[in-house]
Amino acid sequence: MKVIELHKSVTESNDRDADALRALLKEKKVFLINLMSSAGSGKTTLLSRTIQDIGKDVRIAVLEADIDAQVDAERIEALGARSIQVHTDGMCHMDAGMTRTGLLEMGLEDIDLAFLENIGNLICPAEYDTGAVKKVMILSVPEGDDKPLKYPLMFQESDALVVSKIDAMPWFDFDMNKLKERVYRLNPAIRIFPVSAKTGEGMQDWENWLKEETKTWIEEE
Ligand SMILES: Nc1nc2c(ncn2[C@@H]2O[C@H](COP(=O)(O)OP(=O)(O)OP(=O)(O)O)[C@@H](O)[C@H]2O)c(=O)[nH]1
Ligand SMILES: [Mg+2]
Repeated sequence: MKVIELHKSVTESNDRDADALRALLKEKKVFLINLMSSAGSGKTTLLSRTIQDIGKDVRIAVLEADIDAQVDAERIEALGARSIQVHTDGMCHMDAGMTRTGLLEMGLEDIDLAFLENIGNLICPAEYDTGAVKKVMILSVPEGDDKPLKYPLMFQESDALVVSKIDAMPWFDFDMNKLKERVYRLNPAIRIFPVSAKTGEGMQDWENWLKEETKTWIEEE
């Protein structure tokens, strides 16, 4: 398992680095998703199930960012997908320069869809463009339906919201309609996918969206 120690990028403009990375991804025909959520909301579990379900049709790789450890990258590699673990030197987000370094170390050859599993929190990752083509966030049922009120930026910035752990709905006071109302008020264009990576419910809609978005990015000039 490859583990890379990264440090904060020293370039002047993160936005410029992000645009440059997107141009490189276009050239290499790799669709990159920046996956963000709180710690423990189910990012690695969602990715694992997605790789198991569609990994034969879409060549998937995962850049795992954490402050320490390498357990997530090991989980992904155990499924036969390419993965690399990067450490962020204590930082609570990834920037575009760090993402580029990690991706190039991992290798982009023969990959259609790459995920950056960002550091687990709803605050800092929302503020940085990593160079990803799309941003996806996860909110898990146990976290509660009030999160759009408290962390509006990430909901505003994301192209899609995966509502995870819906199998746990019976045990929580989670109002899906209220959540959707709050999210659409912040971001009318966002796509919402309620899923359970445990039972598989809702996974197909999410995976169809991934396949369509990947195809569009790879094929469009
Ligand atoms: N019931 C249920 N539990 C889930 C589901 N998805 C994930 N979990 C559990 O939630 C816990 C955290 O899942 P992870 O996938 O490790 O979460 P993560 O977001 O990758 O966590 P960090 O990388 O530490 O931020 C684990 O115990 C999972 O088994 C789900 O759909 N349903
Ligand atoms: Mg994880």
